[in-house]
Amino acid sequence: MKETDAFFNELVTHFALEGTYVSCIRYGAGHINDTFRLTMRTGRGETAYILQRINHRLFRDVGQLMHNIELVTAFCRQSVIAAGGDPMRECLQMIPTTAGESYYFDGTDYFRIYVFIEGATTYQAVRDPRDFYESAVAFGRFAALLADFDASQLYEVLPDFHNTKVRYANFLRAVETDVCERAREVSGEITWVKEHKSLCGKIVDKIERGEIPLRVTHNDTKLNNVMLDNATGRGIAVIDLDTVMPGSLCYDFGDSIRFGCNSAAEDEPDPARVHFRFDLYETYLAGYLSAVGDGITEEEKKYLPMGAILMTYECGMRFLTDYLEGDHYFRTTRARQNLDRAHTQFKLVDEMLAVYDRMLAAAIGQTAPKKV
Ligand code: ADP
Ligand code: GN1
Ligand code: MG
Repeated sequence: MKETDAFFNELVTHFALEGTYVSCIRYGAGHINDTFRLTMRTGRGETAYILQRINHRLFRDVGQLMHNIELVTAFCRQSVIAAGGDPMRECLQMIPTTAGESYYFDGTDYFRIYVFIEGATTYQAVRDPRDFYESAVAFGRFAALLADFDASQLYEVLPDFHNTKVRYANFLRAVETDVCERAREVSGEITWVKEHKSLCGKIVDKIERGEIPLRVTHNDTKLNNVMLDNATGRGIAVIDLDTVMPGSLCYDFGDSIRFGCNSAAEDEPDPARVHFRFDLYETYLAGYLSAVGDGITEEEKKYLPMGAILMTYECGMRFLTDYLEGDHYFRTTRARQNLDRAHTQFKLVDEMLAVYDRMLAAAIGQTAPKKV
């Protein structure tokens, strides 16, 4: 992959940017796109941007993906302005190409540039429960905002993204094909996934029966996809809008729990360090319910804990599938990283299932809400 100054220097000339190129360095910890912090210099000083090479092995139709992001960012911008906020910090702001497009194709790869949101941080783990509470408020507000967004305007860029039954079928195919001959080594993990197969339909079937509504949702609500203001601690911007598509609130809630309520890192190699933090689950629940508004149905509330279990089961299954297929989907920086990621998810599922009744009681308001 081309990552030289000469390459980036030429690349940025295709965007409507002010100033001269200074540097472009790898940034963040996303698993999907290649993200860089780009610095440009003008007479007024240096300005930072986020430059991304879009993963087009995954997003096959970048035009459709960017169409979605243009619409969603424009919609967010309007609502931030209406609320008297700062649209440059409170939503993703795209820099168009010199041809007025939202992305640039250089013949091989697709690139986009966003304004860099300054004075805010994305966290890779919960350090302070208050941060987690604020992330919940930000994602809850984002869900409430999207309630007014017309779903028919969006392309479903990754069909069946959170269809756990389809994910399970993909997993079985990877086990059978076993292209890397790794299935024998992980036979215990494969058995565990199969033993929990009955989880797969828990939410998908309810959506199909119309008992849980399909909404426009974020679909990738992990902690490092929300920016917290360094001065106030408030969640100011929800980012990584690639997967905004039809989905369920239970999934969005659940994915935040999957990532944030882990006592260790997502790829922790020592399973003994991985535990489900029930206290943080309560914290997130309180923040999310305070912000998501009255739109959430009683049935959705009842399925929030199952959303957490399912997102964790599904993600573990996806990590194991990727390990079996040779680590082509999620970015890895070391051998067996996807396997470690799968192990953390399976451990969390076991621990969540053990306290499921308490999770449910908290979600439907049978225990006092957590004070933060
Ligand atoms: P991926 O899809 O690979 O997860 P993201 O869009 O989430 O990529 O970006 C990766 C990281 O880059 C984020 O977690 C965040 O730290 C940082 N980032 C992304 N967009 C911005 C932005 N506009 N301003 C500041 N940081 C950003
Ligand atoms: C990916 O893009 P990122 O790193 O925020 C993945 C999510 C997974 C997550 C696991 C488009 O999220 O679905 O839950 O990794 N995104 C996509 O950490 O597949
Ligand atoms: Mg991300």
